[in-house]
Amino acid sequence: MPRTSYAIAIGSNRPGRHGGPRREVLAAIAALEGVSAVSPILLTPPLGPSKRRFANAVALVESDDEPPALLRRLKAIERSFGRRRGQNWAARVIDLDIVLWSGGSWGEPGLTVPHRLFRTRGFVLAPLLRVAPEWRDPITGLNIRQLHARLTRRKPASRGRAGVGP
Ligand code: PH2
Ligand code: MG
Ligand code: MG
Repeated sequence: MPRTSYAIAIGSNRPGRHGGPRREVLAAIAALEGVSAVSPILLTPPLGPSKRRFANAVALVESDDEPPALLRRLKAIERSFGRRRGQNWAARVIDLDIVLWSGGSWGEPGLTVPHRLFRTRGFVLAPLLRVAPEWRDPITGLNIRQLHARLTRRKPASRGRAGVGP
C-alpha cells in the first residue's frame, strides 16, 4: 500500500491523437498509475494568452515516489502525448502538474510542491474541491474548501472613485 498520495492537475486545450481536449484528459487519466479518485472534467476559459478553452480535471494518485520521480513520470506521459518542451502558456495537448503531496512540501529549482500558483487558480481549485475538499495546504494551513471559498468570494466593493458615494 503506497504511503503517500498526490493531487495532480490535468489540463488540455489542443486536440491530439486521442481527440479533443476532453479526450486527451481522459487518456491522461488512463495513463497515470495508482489513480484513486478523479474529478469531473470542467471546461474553463483560458487564463493567459492562449485563446482556446481548456478541459481541466484533478486526479488523486497513490504513490511511493518522491516528487522528483513522480514529476519524471508525468513528463514522460506529456512527451508521449506529443507535448514539446518550451510550450509553457502556449496551447498544449496535455499538462500534468503536481499540486499537492501528502508528504508535505518540496522545494527545488523547477519543482515546488504545493504548486506555487494553485491557490489562485479556479481551474485547479474547482476540480480539487470535488475530490479532496478537506485536504489541507501545508503552507497556508487552509483546506481546499477554504481556499476555494477565499478565491470565489464576492470581491469587496471597489474603493476607487466608482465606490465613493455623493
Ligand atoms: N493552464 C495554464 C495557463 N492557463 N487556463 C486554464 N483555464 N486551464 C489551465 O489548465 C491553464 C490555463 C498553464 O499551465
Ligand atoms: Mg500548468
Ligand atoms: Mg505544467
